[in-house]
Amino acid sequence: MIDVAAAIAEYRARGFARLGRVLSDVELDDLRERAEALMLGRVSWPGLFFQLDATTGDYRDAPLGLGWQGPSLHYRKLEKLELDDRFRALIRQPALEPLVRALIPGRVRLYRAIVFNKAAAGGTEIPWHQDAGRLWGLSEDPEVQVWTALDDAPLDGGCLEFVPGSHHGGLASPLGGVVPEALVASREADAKAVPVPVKAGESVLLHNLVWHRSGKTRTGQRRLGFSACYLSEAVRCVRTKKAARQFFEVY
Ligand SMILES: O=C(O)CCC(=O)C(=O)O
Repeated sequence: MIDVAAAIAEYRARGFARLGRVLSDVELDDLRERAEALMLGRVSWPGLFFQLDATTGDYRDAPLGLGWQGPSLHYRKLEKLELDDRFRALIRQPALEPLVRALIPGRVRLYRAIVFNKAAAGGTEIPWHQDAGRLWGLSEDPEVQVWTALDDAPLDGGCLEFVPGSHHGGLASPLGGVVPEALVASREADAKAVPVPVKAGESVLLHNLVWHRSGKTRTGQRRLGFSACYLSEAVRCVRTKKAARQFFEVY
């Protein structure tokens, strides 16, 4: 059981909070098996998004817009996982529901559901960033994300790292996303980094504005993480280049 009040207090103060273990061994096995089956093309859903990892070790070199490129365990991202029954169940995981409902009153929608994969060979580093801003195409910045480890994410194995309290400073740039290098240096982000190693099945609550990053896995073990971003139904898609998105209804 998650201590909802304690988790929310810590999330408000620091921008992130450990939630403890939310998945059973059986659920974990089913999710890992499904992530592999999706990458290998054994299970497929129209509309699922795939991005292969960079071969250079630099995430900026990861190819964009190509989709599924054939069977490979080197996809960096799988997105739109609300299309998959097992991941849909994780989005609606009963252990997380009281927490999500406490943060978002009324109907809850999903902005995105993603698996981030760091393959056993290392994967790529994700630099300091925020998950909000103009890039997200929303009428308001979202604030609630839950990241769940599907494999162990130890200190040298691709765990998340945070700059505590950085969400209080708002957006680092109106566009959002990667924090500009000058700001990373002036705020001494690297010196303030707090790593949050977790075991498979544990979740972490994140404020979308908290600066976070993750390194490569250097353990020789793969690291799969699943992130769901929840929205209030009041938040609208304001993108103009394509039709406005209709968000998946969580509860
Ligand atoms: O899973 C990771 O390594 C990074 C996750 C992340 O940066 C995010 O959810 O925005």
